[in-house]
Amino acid sequence: MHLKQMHHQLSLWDAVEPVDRQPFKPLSPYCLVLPDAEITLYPRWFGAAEADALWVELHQTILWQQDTIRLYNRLIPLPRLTAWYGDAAANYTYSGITMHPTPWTAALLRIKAAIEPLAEVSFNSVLLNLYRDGRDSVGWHSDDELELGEYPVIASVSLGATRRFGLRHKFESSWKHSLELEHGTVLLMRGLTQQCWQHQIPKTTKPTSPRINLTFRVIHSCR
Ligand SMILES: O=C(O)CCC(=O)C(=O)O
Ligand SMILES: [Mn+2]
Repeated sequence: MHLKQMHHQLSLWDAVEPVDRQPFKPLSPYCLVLPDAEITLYPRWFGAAEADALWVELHQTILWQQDTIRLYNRLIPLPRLTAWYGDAAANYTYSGITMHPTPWTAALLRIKAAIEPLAEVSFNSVLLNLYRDGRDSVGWHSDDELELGEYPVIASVSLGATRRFGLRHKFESSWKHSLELEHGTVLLMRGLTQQCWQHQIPKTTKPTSPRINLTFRVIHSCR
């Protein structure tokens, strides 16, 4: 991201008030300096009290389900629970599964309103993941489905246990990066990121409590 855009982001900081920033202060937002990517991190964008409340509400009220993918004619359960919410028209195909969104809840709309000023887009859907412990994961992939357009804008919110987020370039195998996504953090990916990079949440053998992740998306092919 260019310096000019970064200034723009930082000036937004004053305009956008997360619901609660106490007792732990957010850390400064920063851009990752990676080629062919536009990734901005807003550590602890949601304050602890707000993030705790969202965690409890989402854990209890989201219609979590365990999806399966078909691999060589066998149905394999995904190593995490998922859910799909959004505008009625925002159908989405993910790992061969077409998902019809459940209508927005008040908590999801609250989160959406808090992050849209960062992304400067209006999201029409969100994919939620519940990683029950360190055995749950998501493998290397890009969020590059056709419905997301050429330059997908993805805002990813993390609640609960800190998990490592891995990044690797698709064409330059030595270009890798990883970061820790902690409670309340927002990660914004846009520009060429999905065309040129893959990401993952690897499994860990460390004792790990549950984590919820929300990836807000704009589905373009709404009918
Ligand atoms: O859990 C995360 O931080 C990433 C989830 C993800 O990449 C996805 O749902 O596409
Ligand atoms: Mn993804």
